[in-house]
Amino acid sequence: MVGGLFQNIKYNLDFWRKNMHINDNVLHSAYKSGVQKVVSCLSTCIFPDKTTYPIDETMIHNGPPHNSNFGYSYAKRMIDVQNRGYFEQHGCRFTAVIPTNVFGPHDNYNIEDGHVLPGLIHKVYLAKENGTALTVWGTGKPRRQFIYSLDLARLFLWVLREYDEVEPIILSVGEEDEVSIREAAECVVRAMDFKGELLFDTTKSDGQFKKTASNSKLKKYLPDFQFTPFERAVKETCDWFCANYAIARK
Ligand code: GFB
Repeated sequence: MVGGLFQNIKYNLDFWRKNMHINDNVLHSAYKSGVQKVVSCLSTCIFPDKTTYPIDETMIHNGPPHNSNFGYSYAKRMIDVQNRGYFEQHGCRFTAVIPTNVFGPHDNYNIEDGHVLPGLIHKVYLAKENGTALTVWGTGKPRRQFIYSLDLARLFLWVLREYDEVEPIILSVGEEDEVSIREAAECVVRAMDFKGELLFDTTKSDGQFKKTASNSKLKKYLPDFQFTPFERAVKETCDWFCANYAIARK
């Protein structure tokens, strides 16, 4: 069960319970049926809120997560604990990846409970249709690394086939590719050729200011991996959404 900042703030208990049930049911069923390998998905938002940067894979349990999504964060951290248990007790090679904020086609474009990029893309689509302004929530100052879902899928296949550690691995663009929410919104505006006004609703929460993650472990394994440039990935995603508005999850 995943969601944007605002859905997490509202339903921390559900995020905790549902993900804990998913963790145990999937991992124990995999173990019981002799599955050779499981790759679970954590997120860079589960790291400690008070931390040094850049965050790396060794820091997952070094302190409480940001209060906005403590339910999701603790449940996801337990996958790492359970993976270690299945390895030590049964020799299972169950591992986990830690993607940064994912976006792309087929995302959840629901404005209330989705993530920021699909939310902004849907909002710009409606602003163009209705001739209204685009309202970005928060100050626009928080910073995020975004990974294009097609790049993440390529990396998932590599993890499934080649990555043999039980220890998790961060799958993210580099620290240098981190952008502010304002810059991300401006990128969506360009991609959608939106000419209207950009407003910032600072009565809405900013959530975590930043969660800058290091991808040096990934780079050691795949020094030549090329991420799709953010501007192009956002453009492809916007084009997909506009062409598939009728069927998009919103
Ligand atoms: O993707 P998002 O909802 O989640 O991004 P997080 C929230 C940031 O974008 C906040 C700003 O700074 C918001 O104020 N924002 C601006 C918007 N406009 C919008 C909008 O239209 N929609 C949304 N949703 N935000 C999540 C975690 O944190 O990261 C989840 O809570 C998950 O558990 C996810 O792990 C990857 O990046 O803040």
